[in-house]
Amino acid sequence: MRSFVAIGMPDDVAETLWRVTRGLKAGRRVEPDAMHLTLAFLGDVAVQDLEDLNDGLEAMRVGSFEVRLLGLGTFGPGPRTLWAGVAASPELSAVQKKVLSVARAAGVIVERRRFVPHVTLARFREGEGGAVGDVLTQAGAFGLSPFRVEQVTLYASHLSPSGARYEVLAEYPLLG
Ligand code: 3AM
Repeated sequence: MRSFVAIGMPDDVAETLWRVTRGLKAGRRVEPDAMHLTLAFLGDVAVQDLEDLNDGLEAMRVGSFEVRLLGLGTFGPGPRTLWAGVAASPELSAVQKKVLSVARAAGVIVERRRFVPHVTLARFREGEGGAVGDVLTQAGAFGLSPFRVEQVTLYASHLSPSGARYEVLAEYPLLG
């Protein structure tokens, strides 16, 4: 099952993020209930590994913490995605490392990529990315009040021609 571990966005934060891309003239906006901050993309995980992963995430002892969304940026040539950035946070880095080690212990091969925490707001096909310019004029000024992260979520990602659909497989409260 194609899966990933992420922090879902609280409803009010997602609604605010949704308004950021209101004026986009091209590309696909990420719907508020699909918005997330990916901690680890796991790829296709075997069912047996998924059970071990679930056990490991349940056993994780991490407390809740605050994150603050700050700034806007893009990935890829074109660009391909527009995202909201995240203020540097030792707690966030720690939970990301913890999730990676749980995943590896469960037998999941996780790519070594630099962790650039972000919440994707829109995706662009080739030739569409120029539309991002209008939104990026607000980039410097963009920042939200911090919110408390009370849980992390294991998602399945179902791919289809119209884009990915995310399904919540399990939620893990951060109780410390
Ligand atoms: O967190 P976002 O939504 O930006 O782009 C995919 C999405 O990122 C990313 O994992 C998130 C949940 O699907 N993703 C997809 N394939 C990936 C890969 N091979 C990947 N990340 C790393 N490696």
